[in-house]
This record gives sequence, C-alpha cells and structure tokens, in this order.
Amino acid sequence: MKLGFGLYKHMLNEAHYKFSKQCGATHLVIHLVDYFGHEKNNKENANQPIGENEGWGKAGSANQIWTLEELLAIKKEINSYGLELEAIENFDPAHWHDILLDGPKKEAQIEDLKQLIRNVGKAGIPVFGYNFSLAGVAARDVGEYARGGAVSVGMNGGNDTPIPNGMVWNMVYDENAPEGTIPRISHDELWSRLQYFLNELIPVAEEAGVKLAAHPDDPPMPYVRNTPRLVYQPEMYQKLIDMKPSNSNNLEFCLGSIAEMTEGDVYEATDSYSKQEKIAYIHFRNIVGKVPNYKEVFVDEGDIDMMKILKILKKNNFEGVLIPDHTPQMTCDGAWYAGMAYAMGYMKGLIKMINNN
Ligand SMILES: [Mn+2]
Repeated sequence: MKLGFGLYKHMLNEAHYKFSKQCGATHLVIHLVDYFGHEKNNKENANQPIGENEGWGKAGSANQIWTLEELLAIKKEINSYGLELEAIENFDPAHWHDILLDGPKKEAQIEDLKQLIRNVGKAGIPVFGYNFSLAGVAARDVGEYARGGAVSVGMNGGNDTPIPNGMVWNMVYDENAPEGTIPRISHDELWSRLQYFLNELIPVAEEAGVKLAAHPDDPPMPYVRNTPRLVYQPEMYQKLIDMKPSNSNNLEFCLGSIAEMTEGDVYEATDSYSKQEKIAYIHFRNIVGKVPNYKEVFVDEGDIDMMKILKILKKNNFEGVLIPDHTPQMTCDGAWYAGMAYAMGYMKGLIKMINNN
C-alpha cells in the first residue's frame, strides 16, 4: 500500500510538493477544477459552503479540456520533487454538465472527455477519479465537530432546495441560464445516464490504459437538493461495476462516505471490493454517525476501526494509494497542513504495524 495526499488546484506548487514529501507521502492525487475560485483569488480557506445558488463557485472554461502538454508539465514538476502522480480527481462541470443532465451538448462533451482520457493515458497518469452526481457534494455544514472543537464538515438533516438552472455538481457552469430549476428525475434515469457515460468512455479508458474510479455519493442520501443519488448504499457500487465489466471500471473508495451509509458494513464493503480488485485508490478518512446526521472527525476518533480496514486490504493484496481525503482543520496558522500531517503520521504508523505483523 502507498501513501499520498490529495492536492487542490491552488496547491499545485513547490510548497505543497515539499510538504507532501516531508510528511512521507510518495504519491499525489490532484484536482484541476478550481473550486471556490481559489486559484483565481489566491484564497486558502477550504470547505466553506458559500450559498445554495453558488455552491463551490464557477466551473472552468467550457471550450478547453486539459491538454497533454499541461498534464505532462504538471507530472514532470511533481516527479522532480520525488513524488508520483497517481490520479486526477474530478471532471470540471464545464466539461460534462450535459452528460450529467442529458442535455443537448452531451455528445460533444463525451467526445471531449474521451480526448481528455486519451491525454491522461499519454501523460502516464494511471487513474481518473470522478463523481457521477447532479447535486455533487452539497447539503452539509461546517462546525466545531471534531475532537477539541476542530472545525470540520457535518450533516444535520440535509437540503432539498432544487438546483437552479445553469448549476450542476455544485458549481455554476452558465451564469446566464434561464430562470428556473433543473427537473426532478428518477434513480433509473440517473443510472441510464451513467450507463451511457460508461459505455462511451470505458473502451477509450481501456485503450488509454487509464482506470476510471467512481466516488460514492457525499453525502450518501437517496436524494439531495431534489436530485436522485447513484451510490448511496454499499451494494450500489456492485451495480456500477457490473454495468460495464472492465479493468478500467473501478472505484475511488471513500471510507467516510461508505461508513455514513445507512445500510451495509464498511468492513464487508472493503473486503468485497478489494477482493474483486476494483479499488483504484482510497479516501482514508473517519466519521461519527450516519446520514442524515454525521460528523467528519480525526482519523483516529471515528466509528471506523482504521487498523481493521488496513488488515482487510493487506489480506486482499491491495497495492493502491491511500490519501487522507479531507481532515478536520486544527487550531493553528496552518490549519489544513496540521490536519494533513497528523493524518499522514497516523497512517504511516498503522502501515508500519501491519507490515511488521
Ligand atoms: Mn471522499
């Protein structure tokens, strides 16, 4: 098993590569979507919800997918700090909103995603993580939820306000969209949109040598903001896998989201999907509670026995990357850094223990 960090777009620089290496990470998962306009505004505050009509801010440029040159340059820079680039996490809503919404640009956008996956393969990046969701990560709040009043994310009941036109995946892709909200659809309709996406993209991913990896719903509720969710119980992952059998059809396995689900068991799910060799990489984070009332907490204080998870992964010869995903923010000048360094130290300790036994 390998240890890594997930870095957001505004963190793709020398300071964060050095920080990652110094913590003992060997791999990185990177985000190229500029959530909250962090890069544009040079802001560091993460995890702050900014209103139900703005979500995580504006999506990127509709006309430009990430180029091979761009990807190669990022990978080369990361490698120069002694780190490997394991995965890109998330499509930009600007590049696939009509795939999610079954809109008129669906076919043009799927061709763009195919080219993107070819670029990712050519750049030698093995995994692309995605979250097939209309509401995206929404309907949560922020509070002093973790040990000692550390600020983290939680859910207290949810949010069923419909999503305005021009917004999907919790970002705004069209500020000039007509008034109104996106129509309510069924779970079956959402699955058929996923089927289209997998049918079109998986063969290209196979050829490109890229693993597509699906994140479960965060939060895992049947509906969020009046839209159905896809993988909100552990066995729904099996449906996604069976829908398009392929070495390129994989999971971005989020322990926190799975433990928040009302059915199933996080240990059984870890065993089942790692045994099937379907886990591309893992979001190694801990929580207390289940939807619609849970809190994200420090890696060592939640409902999940992280050591038990690692033993299951070792038994099934899991060799992928673990990243902390998000962590509570610690009360100090480097809130994000302290949380991440704490999680990484704990993870390194556990890995050493299981490798010695
Ligand atoms: Mn996650």
